[in-house]
Amino acid sequence: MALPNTDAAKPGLSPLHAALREAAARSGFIASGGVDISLASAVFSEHVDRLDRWLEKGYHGTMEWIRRGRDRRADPTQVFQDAQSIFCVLLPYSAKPHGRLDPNEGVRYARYLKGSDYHEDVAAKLNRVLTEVAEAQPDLKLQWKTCVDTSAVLERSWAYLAGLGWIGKNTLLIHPKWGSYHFIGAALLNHALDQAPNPMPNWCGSCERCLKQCPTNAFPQAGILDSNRCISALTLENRSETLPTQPELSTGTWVAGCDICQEVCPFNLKRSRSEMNDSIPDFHPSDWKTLMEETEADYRVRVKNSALARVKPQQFKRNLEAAARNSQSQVSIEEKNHASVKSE
Ligand code: B12
Ligand code: SF4
Ligand code: SF4
Repeated sequence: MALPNTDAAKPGLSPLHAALREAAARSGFIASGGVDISLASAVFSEHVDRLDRWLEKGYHGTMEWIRRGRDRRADPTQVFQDAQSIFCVLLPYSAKPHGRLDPNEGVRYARYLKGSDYHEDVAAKLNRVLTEVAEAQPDLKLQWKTCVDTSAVLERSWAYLAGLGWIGKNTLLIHPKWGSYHFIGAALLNHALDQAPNPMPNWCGSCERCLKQCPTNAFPQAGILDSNRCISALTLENRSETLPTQPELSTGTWVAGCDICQEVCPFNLKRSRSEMNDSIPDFHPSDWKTLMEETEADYRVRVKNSALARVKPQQFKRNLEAAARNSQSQVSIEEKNHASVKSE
């Protein structure tokens, strides 16, 4: 099938839009583009309806902050009063698995948790792009607010309307060439870009791999995720003392996040194969012995500059204990410690 070439220079862009895209490409963003809020309002209302239906069903699980920010998500000018357009960027992260695939050996983390905190990294890079363009065109008096999972903005909706990918059945934004292992950054701008929505067609076709292979059956329908059942939400967002005990909601050996609905996606295979042996270190320890011996203070130091910092020590311990129980070896925590001490 012939996929769209999003790298091609787009004709007919306004000078500001073209300058932003060029600066973003120079900064290492794999795709970028913007859309005017007023020109998108009709199609965006469909996205807000979807958000409302999602909230009504309670699919936000324990994330009450999504409900509280509903009106801001529905209207970006409530986040940045002068917002006229939204400029979005994609920054890839390593496609190599993070942690141990063999449950006897240790735990798994989501890939996006490798390295320092992406909220800050992506925002800093995006701020540099905007500063560069603002300094080159001072008459514009460009002002902006950057959002990387930090404000009540429907980032996937805006990146989709800006033409950076389609929203897959796993609910992730998929770029035809780069797949879904990437972060989205968005900047609300006080200038129009003269750009109407430019959404990409959905290339999922008849594939249903993500829906069928989600271990906890977290997709009640294609493109709708029930966070009450999602391992990512259970390990990262759910703050309760214990994780659900039903076997069908087992978090397996995932201690922070889950990548299964991305691992099975054909659009991620190319990068996964080519980056399988990349030299990017794991960042977080994954072997049982190190993790079982880690103190609360050690944990705080290790996660200090990582996006994992939002997972509190008690929450991580809870996830780790569940992972140990779930590990196929069926070896108890003490036996694991004992065995590793003996093998030293
Ligand atoms: C809350 C949240 C979660 C929750 C809920 C996820 C969910 N699917 O809603 C949990 C904790 C489960 C989660 C998990 C993950 N997340 Co998260 N999460 C967010 C957050 C903060 C808000 C998402 C949200 O508003 N959800 C509410 C629902 C209703 O919105 P939605 O799924 O985005 O769907 C909207 C649109 O996509 C659109 N839409 C969807 N389908 C269709 C179809 C049609 C026809 C139309 C018109 C519209 C439409 O309408 C919806 C409502 O507007 C965003 C950051 C942000 N501020 O946007 C990051 C974000 C979505 N997460 C991200 C990541 C990386 C992840 C994980 C991969 C992390 C991991 N490995 O564990 C997993 C992926 C799980 C999955 N399959 O989604 C990235 C996604 C990047 C990408 N390529 O899409 C984001 C954008 C953060 C970032 N800045 O990079 N996440
Ligand atoms: S992140 Fe894991 S648990 Fe959540 S929907 Fe995807 S496969 Fe299912
Ligand atoms: S696994 Fe298949 S259905 Fe799911 S997002 Fe990828 S292409 Fe779409």
